Amino acid sequence: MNARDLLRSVRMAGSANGRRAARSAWRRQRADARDLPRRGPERARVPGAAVEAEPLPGGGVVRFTRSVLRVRVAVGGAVFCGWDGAAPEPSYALAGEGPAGGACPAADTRAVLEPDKDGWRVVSERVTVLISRHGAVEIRTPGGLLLRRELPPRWWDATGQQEGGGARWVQRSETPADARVYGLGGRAAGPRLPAGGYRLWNTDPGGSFAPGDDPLYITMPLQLVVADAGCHLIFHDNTWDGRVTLRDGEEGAGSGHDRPGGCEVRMDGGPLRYWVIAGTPARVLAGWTALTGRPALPPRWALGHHHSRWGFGSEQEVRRVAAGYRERGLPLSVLHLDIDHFDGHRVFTVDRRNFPDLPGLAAELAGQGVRLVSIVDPAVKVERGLAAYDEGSAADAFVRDARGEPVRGVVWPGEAVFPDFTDPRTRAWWGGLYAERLAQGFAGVWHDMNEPVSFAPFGDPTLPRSARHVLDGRGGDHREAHNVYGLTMARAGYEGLRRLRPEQRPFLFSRSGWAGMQRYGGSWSGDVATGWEGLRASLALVLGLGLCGVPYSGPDVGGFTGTPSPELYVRWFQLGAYLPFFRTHSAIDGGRREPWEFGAAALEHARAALVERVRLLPYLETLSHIARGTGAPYVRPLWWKSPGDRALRECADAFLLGDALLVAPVLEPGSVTRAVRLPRGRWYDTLTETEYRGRGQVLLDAPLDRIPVLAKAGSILPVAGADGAIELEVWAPRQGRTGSGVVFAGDPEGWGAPRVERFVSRWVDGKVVVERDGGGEPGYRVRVRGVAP
Ligand code: NBV
Repeated sequence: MNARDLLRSVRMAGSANGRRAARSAWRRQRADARDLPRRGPERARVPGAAVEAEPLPGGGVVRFTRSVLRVRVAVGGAVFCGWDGAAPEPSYALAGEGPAGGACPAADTRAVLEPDKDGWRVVSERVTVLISRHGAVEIRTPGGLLLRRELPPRWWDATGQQEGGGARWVQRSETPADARVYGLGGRAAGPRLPAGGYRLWNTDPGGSFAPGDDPLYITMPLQLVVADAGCHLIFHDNTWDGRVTLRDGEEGAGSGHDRPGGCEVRMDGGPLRYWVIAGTPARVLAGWTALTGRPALPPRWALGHHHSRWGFGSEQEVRRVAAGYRERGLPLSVLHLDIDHFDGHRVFTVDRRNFPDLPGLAAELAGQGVRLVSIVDPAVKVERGLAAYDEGSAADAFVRDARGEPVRGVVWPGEAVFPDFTDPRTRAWWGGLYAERLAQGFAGVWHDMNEPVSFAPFGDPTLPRSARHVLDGRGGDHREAHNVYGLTMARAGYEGLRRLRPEQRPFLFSRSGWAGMQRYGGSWSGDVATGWEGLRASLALVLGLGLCGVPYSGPDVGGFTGTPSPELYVRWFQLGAYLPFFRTHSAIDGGRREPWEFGAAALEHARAALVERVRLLPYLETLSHIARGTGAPYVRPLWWKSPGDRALRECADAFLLGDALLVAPVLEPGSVTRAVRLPRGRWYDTLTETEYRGRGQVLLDAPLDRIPVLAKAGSILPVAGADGAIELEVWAPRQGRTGSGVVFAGDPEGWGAPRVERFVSRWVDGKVVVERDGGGEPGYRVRVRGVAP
């Protein structure tokens, strides 16, 4: 038992749920010992020497003595490589409707497998793939620069009769010495992932997490690699438990030769197949979200400020908080109700004593422009008479063990069963249950505990690995289904909401998920520990998830646990105001998070951040449409447009918000200045309008009432004027240059196509003039900034 397990078991020992959890953990261990295929003798295997090759549409197949490799370039430029007969489908990551999951895009028939000097090659528009006679695969730019080299894989095949999963495998690869890696889902250590091991197994760290904790709720076998030679993404489409180990390269190591960066992917089972997408960061994200689905577009109200707490406890308290915002003139868009509003923690029920009239409360709040969002946990209490339990049992919706018995775990309501969201029938049934939430007046949903969590004083706090899943008709066990539990639950919720309320875009965000989760909604950082480290980790998570295709996320502002100092609260609030999902939230035993709880000065600083958030809403809405259309996240690392700038690759303390703004939050206690590294171009301090020249570092004032925000020269962004109408904020281009910007004004909640307007700016007779792209008056109020008086 490790220290964390010990702590958990001591914490749980005293309570009835703790005792149930202990029993359930024993059951889990017994079931796995009984039902998991035993790992018998295994034989190691490598591909061996190439025997023959066959061209096929988009690439071809190379047969080796002990394996076979298929390479296929898809329309759009993504390259698929599959070993041992692995095909792109079935896949939970891919978008579209395919057999048992998404569909693979058509082959780009211009790409063909052809002989090369030491093997074969497939030349495509974006990359050249070179396959050696021993099964190494190189991905090069069209100009011939090496992006990555995959060494021949190695398998461990069972020699006896065994069910499920097939072989374990490992694949090592090399990247240029200067390459930096991002992604792998939500990692507190990011955004640039330091050398080390990263497990691929969605996990609730329990209690709260800090930068050292890994893995967390969302893991994805996806790496975005940035190097001088170019950027690329590699995605191992495999949902099994595994481990990615990164090793940093070294330039001029030893005798002056570079030592390449290294990566090892080791999986416990499942197919060895991967996708590579190369190009600029923007093209990579566009390619990735073309493959796995464009991000869901949040309703406009979801871009405002959200306030939440585990433990509001009653309708009166919810009213009191809403009134607190209103009376102080603080803008508020959404309030969230956590598990304490359920009846005895049972999902899809209401504690009628403390929340006697939720529809009435929702209507009252709606009159004040405030929406209600409800938490939804997957676990259903084992209790006859409880609709979700009775219906789910009758529909055979719950996960069963190998002997056909429903798997019982323990969560908030006590003993509980778990819907098998990998079963399409279960998804359809579960999606229908959201009718109850809509009837209660909720406007959106918040999925929690869907790693999934089953409390356990020791071992893995989730379902037994031997638990059976439908896996969309293929059948398998929890080893394969675990990482897509949250993803498939999100699908069930999203599709349910679409059916129930077809005229409105669903609002859904989920703690756990996997590649492709952006199709259904966003995420948040989970239980981030209150502290300066937690503040830094929350930015790392948002940036990292954005690079994995999940652009809408944000942290618990103020941290989940304990009580932040007024300074930490203000700094978190100031950061949160520039992140897509802006929500204050805390644990039931944590302190309060309302802006007025931290003293008069903090209240005014929070107010300023809220006011700026409201002013930026038209810009955030534009960014939400850009994310939807292209996969580009709202929040981007500083290297987004300059991936060749090595210093920027290391930068973890600032970010770009769209093309126009650079935000430099204060992440250290006691700091009232900020050293900011600027990408190339000219940048204006948005407060003083002082112009700075990138690349390079500048030192800016960051007193407690604000964080530095810079605007790119030549940018045009839509903001809300004092009367709420859209204005164009125009940052002067450099003399003699032009500027541009775009405004997406969309349907606030429905599916109508947005209106897209483009603007250009240029200098005419010593003045900056703005017009519509193609000519004509802008049609909006214009404020030119950054021109010396
Ligand atoms: O539902 C209670 C909490 C919730 O407030 C939090 O945001 C989630 O991340 N939930 C976790 C379960 C309890 C965690 C200790």
